[in-house]
Amino acid sequence: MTQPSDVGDTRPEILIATPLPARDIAPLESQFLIHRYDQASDKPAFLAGCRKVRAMLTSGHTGADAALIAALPALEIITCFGVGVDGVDFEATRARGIPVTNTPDVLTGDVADLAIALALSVMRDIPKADAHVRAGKWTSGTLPLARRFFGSKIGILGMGRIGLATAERARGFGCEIGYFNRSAKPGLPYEAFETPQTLAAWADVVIITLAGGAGTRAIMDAAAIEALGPTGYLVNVSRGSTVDEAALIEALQTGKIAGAGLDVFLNEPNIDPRFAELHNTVLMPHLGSATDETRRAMGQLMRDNLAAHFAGQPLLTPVE
Ligand code: 8YV
Repeated sequence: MTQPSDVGDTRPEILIATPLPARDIAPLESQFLIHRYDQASDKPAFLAGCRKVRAMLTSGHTGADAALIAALPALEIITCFGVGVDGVDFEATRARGIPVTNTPDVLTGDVADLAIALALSVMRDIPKADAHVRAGKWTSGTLPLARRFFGSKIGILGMGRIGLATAERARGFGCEIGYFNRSAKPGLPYEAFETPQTLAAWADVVIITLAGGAGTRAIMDAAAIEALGPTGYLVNVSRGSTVDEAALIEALQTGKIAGAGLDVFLNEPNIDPRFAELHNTVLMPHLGSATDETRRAMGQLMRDNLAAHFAGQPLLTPVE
């Protein structure tokens, strides 16, 4: 890979801010001079060699903060590998007219699949049953009865693309669908609720599919979590920031709710160690979009946005 110090190289310079799959970086090497900021040990010193960087590749979660954007005076575009862009400082990008792209649609199905899988896993106790069989305990006892998923009331918190796809899947299980969305969604054949708390009071399972960021921080607050009640479940495939995590842990510890299936947490990957002590949870390390097919499509879309920018063509999936 070309080093930032190479002289006489006319390829446009790009910066990789977060680890990305090697198969997505390799096709860029012939066209761009790549700065591996993600691999730099002394990041402030590394940035001194990035003053000609015109594009940043990052994930929506890692994003790009104001300081990093300010350190790149030639920056023209930020392309995110992922649909969420909560890690991007939009005040900083807007001030300089820097467009931001993401990878919507291509990951919707996988994230929705995982939402249903987590609900099924936690309600049917699949990880515990698997451990039971592996430990050779089948002959020595039975497991407690689980909870039925099909036909249950599913409350979707955030009726965007992923919320809609999750609702469609849940309908296939004969579930009743309700939702809360911050803006009106006229024409949907599902019951709309005024607040996350009223949705949770109605639902057997609340599935969080809304975008992360300041506008949704702890939107699933203590009152909404408790409204689920001792037979209610929470599934989160969006961002850990959308839930009051301290209240969630307390509710799980004390049986105020029945269980949770979580793909996302605060402070990933250094999550609150109390999660590991809970027996009524199914935990995943943020793998919502992590299938070979989807990650391949995300990488392609990210590169297509980059190519469109450098060809002076309209961006495929601009966030703004
Ligand atoms: C990311 C995600 O793709 O799309 C998002 O917003 O959270 C994930 O699916 C994953 O974290 C890779 O960056």
